Amino acid sequence: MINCELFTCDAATKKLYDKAKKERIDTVWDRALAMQPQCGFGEMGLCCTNCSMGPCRIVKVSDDGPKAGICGATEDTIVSRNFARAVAAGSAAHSDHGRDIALALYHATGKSSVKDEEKLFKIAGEWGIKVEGKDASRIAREVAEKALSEFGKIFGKLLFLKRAPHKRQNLWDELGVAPEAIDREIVEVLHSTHMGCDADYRNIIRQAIRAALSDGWGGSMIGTELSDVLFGTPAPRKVEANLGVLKKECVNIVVHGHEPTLSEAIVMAAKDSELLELAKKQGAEGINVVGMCCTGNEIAMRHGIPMAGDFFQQELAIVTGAVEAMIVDVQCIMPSLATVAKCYHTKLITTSPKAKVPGAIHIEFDEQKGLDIAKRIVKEAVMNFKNRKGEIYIPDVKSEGEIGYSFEAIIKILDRVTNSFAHPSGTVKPLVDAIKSGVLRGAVAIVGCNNHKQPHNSCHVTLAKELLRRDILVVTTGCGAHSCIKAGLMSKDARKYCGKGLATVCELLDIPPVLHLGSCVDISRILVLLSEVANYMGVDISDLPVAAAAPEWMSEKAQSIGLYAVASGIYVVLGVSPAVTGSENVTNYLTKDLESVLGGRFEIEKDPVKAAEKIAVHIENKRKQLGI
Ligand code: NFS
Ligand code: SF4
Repeated sequence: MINCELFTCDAATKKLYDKAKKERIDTVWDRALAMQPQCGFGEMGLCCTNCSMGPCRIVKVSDDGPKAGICGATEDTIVSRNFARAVAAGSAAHSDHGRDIALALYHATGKSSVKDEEKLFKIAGEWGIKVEGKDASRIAREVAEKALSEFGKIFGKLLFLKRAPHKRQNLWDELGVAPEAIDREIVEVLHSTHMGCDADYRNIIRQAIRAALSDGWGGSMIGTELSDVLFGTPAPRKVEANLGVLKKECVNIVVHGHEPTLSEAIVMAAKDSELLELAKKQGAEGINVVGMCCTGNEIAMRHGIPMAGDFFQQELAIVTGAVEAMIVDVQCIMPSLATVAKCYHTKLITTSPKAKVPGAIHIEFDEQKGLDIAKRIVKEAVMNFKNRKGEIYIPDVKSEGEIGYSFEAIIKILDRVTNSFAHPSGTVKPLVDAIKSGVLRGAVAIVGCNNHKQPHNSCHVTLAKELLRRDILVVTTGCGAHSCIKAGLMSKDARKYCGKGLATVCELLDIPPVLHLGSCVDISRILVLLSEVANYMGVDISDLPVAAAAPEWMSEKAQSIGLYAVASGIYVVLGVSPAVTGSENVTNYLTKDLESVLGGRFEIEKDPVKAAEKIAVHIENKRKQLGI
């Protein structure tokens, strides 16, 4: 049995882990322990299964053993191919999410269910869609069509690339990494890394960069922007977080996964008076919908639905014994949920044809019949209330924070201090002023998942606190955002962790020092913000005193994000090494050489305190180069 004290800094997680052990439930930590030692070849990226002559592995630890695959592929080729394929898979996941949102917008137009017309008109303008004489639903359909064509258009570059600073766009053109159609970039990674195709690691990574950029400036950005159009652009609001948001007396529904189409419908269905009546008839006080992982971020930002927990808390939510249904769509859903759910009364309900789990109930979601299906799903949960068994234990652990800082919300906040002729509104000027004056040294995005290779939550939280005390503003998304809100870093009270400069900025703007920008696809909001700041200052993103960190990352999506951030000119610190260390050339290329090519690079640093030091040095260097 593992010592949970060392593995997480989150109190609710510790308590429920203990309950899991008492009830003989295996969790992610137990399976990680059973997996030790993990395969060294895989860990270093030195195993290839790209053709059936393999598997091949390169032996690095001794002079004996193969130094090339059966086809002659070197460590550089094998490592870079594996890395590129992971990036392509991550880009595919984000982008397919974006496509689904575009499809939802396309089909929703008839019912004129556009929540943010202003954003719709803005995108239409950017994309050259005429708006005169057309109603919102027609424009929405045309925007959706254009978004859908971004995935497979025959000619031309991705439309959102134009949002990047000119210098960056020119650099991408010069290097031949400006992506064209999203699907094509992903397909080309798969093609060029097929057996006997591309063997040049630099060229393989070049194609991976194209696929990654087609995620950040393509699929993810489409996902974010069109979700805002459909469901509303987030604005600041208070929410509660951690597993203590479950309610013993209510029917508890955990919505888990990524795409807001499903969760939006569930939130609406749970307000249905007939279902509420039914819940009462079953003996419950009401229906309590809470969100997990990125879906948790999406519905928290738009509806104030509590954020129940992060990636590593999904099994523990069920272990409370108080969850009537866990409703999932796509991505980051542990297949173990079905096994854990079997030990309790919880119904695991899958909803996407892309993600079924043996042992779960499958009720396929279809946006066009969204509310009806959602009601059916909620009814399953309600009728399951009476089936509770065993000990119900909801840890009394929750915190509160302010979330929902979309780019548009940030601009509105900045406008609060620009209400004069000298300061035009609607710009990032106050932010730039604060950075230039040195009150604010810079900004860092802390993003990503949980990983048993790092202590749960504590890397995110330690890094954030280390940065705050250095007057560095933190923005966060995904499971990093869950960590930060649970630790109280999204409350105004968190100013106590800040240096004097940052504390003043937060007070003046009335914001917490860690800003919640949303789910992982919403990292595209960070790209938009950085582009605005760079454009305002007349520089490139790579010139800004900013950085990104993923201290506990695990998913292929995170690898895609990391690479598009690097390719956008950002210094990216990873707390867990990607599987590239088997090739010194590839490792050096990603962690050193790329900087002179793209202005961004990876850094691998497990220790969050050291990571903060490195980031601070990077930020001060950038300030010096800018002469500020
Ligand atoms: Ni991001 Fe969201 Fe969490 Fe990691 Fe998974 S939920 S898309 S991948 S685990 S941050
Ligand atoms: Fe081995 Fe080459 Fe086939 Fe990979 S592609 S499995 S290295 S023979």
